[in-house]
Amino acid sequence: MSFKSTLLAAAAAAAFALPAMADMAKIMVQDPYARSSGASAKSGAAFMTLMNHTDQDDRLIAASSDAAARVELHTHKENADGVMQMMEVEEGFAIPAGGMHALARGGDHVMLMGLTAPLAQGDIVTLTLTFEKAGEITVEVPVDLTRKPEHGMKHMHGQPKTGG
Ligand SMILES: [Cu+2]
Repeated sequence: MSFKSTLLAAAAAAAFALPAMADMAKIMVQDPYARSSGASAKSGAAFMTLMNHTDQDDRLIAASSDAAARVELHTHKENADGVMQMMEVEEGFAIPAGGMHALARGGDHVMLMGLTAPLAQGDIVTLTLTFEKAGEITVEVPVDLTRKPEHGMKHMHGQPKTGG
């Protein structure tokens, strides 16, 4: 019977080893943070870099969180007056195979609408991201209200081309 139990042990070991290997080869979320515009803000946003370590194109298609009544995938677009406006991106954000997609201030972001509590510095927001192929990934997103925009987008965009 010892041969059979060795086989069973090997099968059990393989079953336990698989999830860990699959995790390593999926989507990685780097440097997530969340912020809102103040203690009375009813909404906030989360930013992060999504890295695709698989050989298949993937796509972030939805997000959810206990911290907000509704979570949407948003981007900023410049309107005809040169003002940046937010809009929902129904098709989500593509992450190419072996590539990455950055969610950053002034661009794509995860919108937290109807905050259940104000976002306070150092809080952790638990965010569940749903990917087309990788499925659901839950990330702990620290609230960082002091972080400055990465690329100074505000200086290049968002100035109405009127007056002066
Ligand atoms: Cu938004």
